[in-house]
Parts: sequence; structure tokens; C-alpha cells
Amino acid sequence: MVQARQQTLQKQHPLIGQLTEILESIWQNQLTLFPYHMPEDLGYVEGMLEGDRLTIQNRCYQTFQFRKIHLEFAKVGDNLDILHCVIFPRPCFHLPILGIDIIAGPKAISAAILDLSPVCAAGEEFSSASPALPANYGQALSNLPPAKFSQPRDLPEWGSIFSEFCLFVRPVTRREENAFLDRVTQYVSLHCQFANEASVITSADERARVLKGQQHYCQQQQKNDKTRRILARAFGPDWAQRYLETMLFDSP
Ligand code: BLA
Repeated sequence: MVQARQQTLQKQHPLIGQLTEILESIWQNQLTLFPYHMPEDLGYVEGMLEGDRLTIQNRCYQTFQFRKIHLEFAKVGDNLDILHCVIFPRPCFHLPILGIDIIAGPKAISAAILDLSPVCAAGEEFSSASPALPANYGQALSNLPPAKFSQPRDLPEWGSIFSEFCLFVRPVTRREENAFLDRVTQYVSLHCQFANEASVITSADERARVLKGQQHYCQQQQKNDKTRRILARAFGPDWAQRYLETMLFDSP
């Protein structure tokens, strides 16, 4: 088992290794991390997918503002190398959900996605309005220098949860990979800074709205058939469903 874990880490796509180092370093510097207890049997998982070994490793933390900081590494033989990262704020803070996914194949990266997704309408009085990012996020993200990628990708229908600042691309050169890493650094640093400055929501109504927004985010993410299919093919549909709702996209 230990050997398998080490092997998985060794053969990681360089972009995934670099991104992991960046994330861990920002979190260590800007946050006070506490352990997060995940379901015992889901920390490390191994299965077979059509002759390939599928391994999944999870790493989780929590902080005062963040209910769950989740970093996941999934590998399908030598064919797919996946990094998944989601940060769920506690519902007593009006903060967006940070999401990152990198899907790397043997030759190319097929998808790199980064977003700070809003969960709650900004003005309390417009509770039926579509969610908007808190004003400080909107302003800071609008002020970042524009990121140019030669192969932008179109979001699927369930991707209506993502913000106007969502970056969804296929990075094709080393330069574009670095540009993606820069963008992650900017989003995550800003997010940690704003989280540290955020004040606790006192209104029960607003908390309920934030919670509902987070639940909606999780429901939409669970509609991603590309993720579900891989998990279901290796572990069966019931296990995939449990994993999606308890490990990947659980709401409090
Ligand atoms: C796409 N996700 C994918 C793809 C695969 C996975 C194989 C297809 C790649 C492609 O279209 O080029 C698989 N992703 C996984 C698996 C895990 C995973 C197995 O995280 C974990 C076990 N997905 C997320 C998060 C976001 C996300 C947090 O987990 C965004 C913040 C987005 N993944 C996302 C999107 C697509 C994708 C938008 C493209 C979906 C599509 O085009 O239909």
C-alpha cells in the first residue's frame, strides 16, 4: 500500500505537482490549518478500471472560515492524472466556493478549470436573484490582468454555477501552464485574504441562503457525468454516488 502511494506520487503530471506545492504553500502562509476528519475508508482508495489501476488519495484541512479544504489526486493507470480541489466555506460566512480541476492525459492536459463560485445573492433583499460574488471579490478579480489562452473550452450545462471569472481551458504550451498556475496563485491568495477579513453572518435568513447556495453548487457538480462515470466503472454506481455526496460534494 505504501509503495503504491509513493508510485502514484512519483508519476504525477508536473503541472499537478507544481499546483499542489503552490496551494499548500499559500495555505500554510495565509491560513491556520487544522486537521479535518474524513470518512475512515475514503482517505486512500484503489480499484480497477478496465485493466488499469485507479487510485484516489485525499488530503483535507479545515480553518476558522473554511469547513473543508479538499485536495484529491486520482490516477487511472498511465492514462489519466487528475487533481481536484474544492474549498467549502462555513455557511456562517458569505464567501464563494473555490474549485479547481486538472485532467491530464499521457500527452496533453485536456482540461484545467479554476473558479471562485458565488453561492448567494449579494443584496439580501433580492433573494431570488442569481448568485453574485461579494463586491470585494468582483472588484479584485476584475482588476487582474486579462489571462489569454489559445484553447478556451465551453462549460457544460450544469456549469451555470460558475462565475463570470471562471477559467476553463486546455493549456497547450508550458507558457500556458505557467499562466494557469499564476491565475491559481492570484485567486487562492485573494480568497485566503478575503476569508481572513470576512465577518460572521448574524442573520439566520442569510445563513440559510448561503447554505442553500452551497447545496445547489453540490447538486450541480454531481451532474458531471465525466467524474461519475469513472468512479462508477471502477467501484460501481452506488459507491460512486456515496463518494460524490460524502467526499467530493458534501454539504453541511
Ligand atoms: C471534466 N472531470 C472532467 C473530465 C474527467 C473528470 C475525466 C473530462 C475531461 C475533459 O472533458 O477533457 C474526472 N474529475 C474527474 C474525476 C475527479 C475529478 C474522476 O475531480 C475526482 C475523482 N470538476 C470538479 C471541480 C470542478 C470540475 C471541483 O471536480 C470545477 C471547479 C469541473 N471537470 C469539470 C468540468 C469538466 C470536467 C467543467 C468538463 C465537463 C464537460 O465538458 O462536460
